[in-house]
Amino acid sequence: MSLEFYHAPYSTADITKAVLTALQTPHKLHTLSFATKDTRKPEFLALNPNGQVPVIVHDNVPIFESAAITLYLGETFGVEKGLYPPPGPQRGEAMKWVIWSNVNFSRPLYVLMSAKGGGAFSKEEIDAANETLNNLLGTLTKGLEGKGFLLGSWSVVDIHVGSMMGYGTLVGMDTTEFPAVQAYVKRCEKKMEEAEKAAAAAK
Ligand SMILES: N[C@@H](CCC(=O)N[C@@H](CS)C(=O)NCC(=O)O)C(=O)O
Repeated sequence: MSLEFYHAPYSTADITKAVLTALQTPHKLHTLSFATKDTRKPEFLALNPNGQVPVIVHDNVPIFESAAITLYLGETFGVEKGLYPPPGPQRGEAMKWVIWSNVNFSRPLYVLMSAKGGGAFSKEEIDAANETLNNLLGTLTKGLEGKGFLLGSWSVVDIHVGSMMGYGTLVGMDTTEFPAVQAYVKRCEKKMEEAEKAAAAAK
């Protein structure tokens, strides 16, 4: 088995890094830099024509898109470890939350991130992004009702969604009206810290 991982610090690829850490899956790490335009180099574009990280290459097959990677790593390496559900309705739920988060949060968080960096978004566009985020955070709050984690117990789904919520907070997503989401992000961060310690101890 060969597994390679193309990562760049402070990017969407951090989600994949956290998933691989929790799964303790051995892999070869390639650290890319946006400053030196590594994602525009022909050898990288051959793996992902979109020119974006994360990418994994499993037994010579390149896989891009962070949601696809989380689900693939979960089903390939996570089931035996109890970090991803076997085929069945709970797996459907796992797919639902990971894909939902990528499809819906990416654009409004991009608007907030760009606006924070002085990007050219109007007040109307920023207000619309915040309104969308409020609706999404309401949906997540409902999904967490009566549960500590989205599938009941800690799984790679929480690594994916929790990391995205943590990133959202960094770029200015307002979660003050959503205490259940705030508490969830804290729980996910604690679990991820524990996973990092366990991975370091296993080396
Ligand atoms: N939809 C993609 C988005 C990935 C993405 O936006 N990656 C950014 C970093 S956060 C990137 O690699 N950008 C490359 C560049 O700007 O050169 C995913 O979820 O994997």
